[in-house]
Amino acid sequence: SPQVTDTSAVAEGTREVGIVVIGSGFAGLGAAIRLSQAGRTDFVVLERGDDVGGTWRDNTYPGAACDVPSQLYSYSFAPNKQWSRSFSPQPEIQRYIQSVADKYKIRDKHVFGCDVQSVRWDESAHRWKIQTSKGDFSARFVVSAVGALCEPALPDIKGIGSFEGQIFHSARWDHDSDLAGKRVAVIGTGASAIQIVPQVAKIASRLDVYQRTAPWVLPRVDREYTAAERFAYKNVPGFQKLARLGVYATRETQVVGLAKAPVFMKPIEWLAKAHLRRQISDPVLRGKVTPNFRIGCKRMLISNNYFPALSQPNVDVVTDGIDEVTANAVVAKDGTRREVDAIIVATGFHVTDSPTFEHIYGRDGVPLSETFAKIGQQGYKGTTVSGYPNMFFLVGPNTGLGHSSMVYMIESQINYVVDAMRAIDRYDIGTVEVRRDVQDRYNADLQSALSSSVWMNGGCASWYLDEHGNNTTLWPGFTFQFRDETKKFDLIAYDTVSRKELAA
Ligand code: N01
Repeated sequence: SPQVTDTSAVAEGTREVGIVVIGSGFAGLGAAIRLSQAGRTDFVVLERGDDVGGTWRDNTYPGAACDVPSQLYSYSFAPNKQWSRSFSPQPEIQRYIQSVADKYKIRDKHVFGCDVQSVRWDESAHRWKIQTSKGDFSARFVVSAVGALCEPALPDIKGIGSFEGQIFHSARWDHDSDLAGKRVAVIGTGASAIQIVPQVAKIASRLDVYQRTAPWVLPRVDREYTAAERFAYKNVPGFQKLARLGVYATRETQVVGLAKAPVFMKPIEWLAKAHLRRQISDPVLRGKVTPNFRIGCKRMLISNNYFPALSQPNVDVVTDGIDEVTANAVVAKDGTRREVDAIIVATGFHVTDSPTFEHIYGRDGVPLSETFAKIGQQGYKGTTVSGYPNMFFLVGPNTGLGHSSMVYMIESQINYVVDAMRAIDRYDIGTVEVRRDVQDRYNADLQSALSSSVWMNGGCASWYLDEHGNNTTLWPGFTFQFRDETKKFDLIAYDTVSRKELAA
């Protein structure tokens, strides 16, 4: 069981800790390691799965791989010198995450199979009460690291519950199901679907791809590293750092087109159009899969085998929309009924409306979902939210990226949290809560910066936007600006009460 300190009087069975970290994907695991490196032992990581890895543990569909270059996809404190290719497949990333957990001997700080049911601020005790499937915890601080892409979104399609064949979400792949020789439908054409489709197309007798919006697809410049490169990454001092810097800089230039002046996305659009022309010769199919919005407005996808798969004789792209699903068929809006044995639901995740928000109750007992419903998913530096004292969010509001590695953003946020803990200790702070006026100003600035971005002006609807039409998911600047903002915990932005005052 995890190491637990601070055993002052608590309700029987409640485990009292300094910090509860929720989730052990890249964010939670990284936070745990960095807290431990900072000399803290008074924390525990609650993880609902049975292993570390988060989204990389859960997304095991055939073809799952990263669309961010490998060199950017590791912690800076634990560079992976073993990547086999320029874009890594899921098993390799998951192995890397597991190896980091082992190297830093952090697994024994975890409670696995621990489903967090509610997180409530107790104003009288100035602590968070955390109810879980493995008992109750009480913590001075909570670091919520549940991730933005963790709760599968299922489509609200008439009759889908009555389907009698195999049906599963892309993030919950059913490895017992054998799709060979079957008639299969894939719903969705996002990042997950375009990796799944080529794999299923190889084995299915028929594959219907239900496309609501055609995505932009760019070439995937992916290759295996040569023996010389592998040697250099492993043995030549500075080689990997330099490679990492080069990839990082190249990616950052995209920010200009994405966030500042969408007109600069045009050349990338030409590249994607050329890719489409090269890969699909049938003008009817090409017309069907040509996007109708500015590239970058939704996540830009990369693939070399998606369009060829769509061109296969056993594959059909259906653009008429889905009217209903019956016991054994998908019926399109034009009335066409296509019988299928299996449906793969690749419809994404609850991002701005995550059910996890419903279980976090802040200072006034208000669920985070209610707070976000009122003001939108807003926070301060993506990490703290007014009304939720002593709580830190990793991959919180406006920390997502359309162009580079989330690991960089996560590490920036972890810097902020670790420095916050330092400041809290130094000044003997009991509670810390971001000031509402500071948060409001911060968000007004964010929305103003986002107003000229392709995500707001590109003519598409995407999961980046919330129900109010605000972009509450993406960071609008260069990532090094975010790194700079989160370097130091800025106490001045917070209302604080000292431990002495709380005890009085
Ligand atoms: O999900 P998505 P995803 N009826 O939300 C369609 C990361 N990721 O799992 O565009 C019919 O992007 C929806 O249509 P539309 C990455 O950040 C990374 O693919 O809304 N269709 C869309 O086509 C990514 O952005 C990697 O009109 C419906 C699709 O389903 C994020 O995860 C790999 C529908 C959903 O696309 C999510 O990607 C995979 C409905 N009712 C994921 N509802 C890599 O690194 C939704 N759709 C490679």
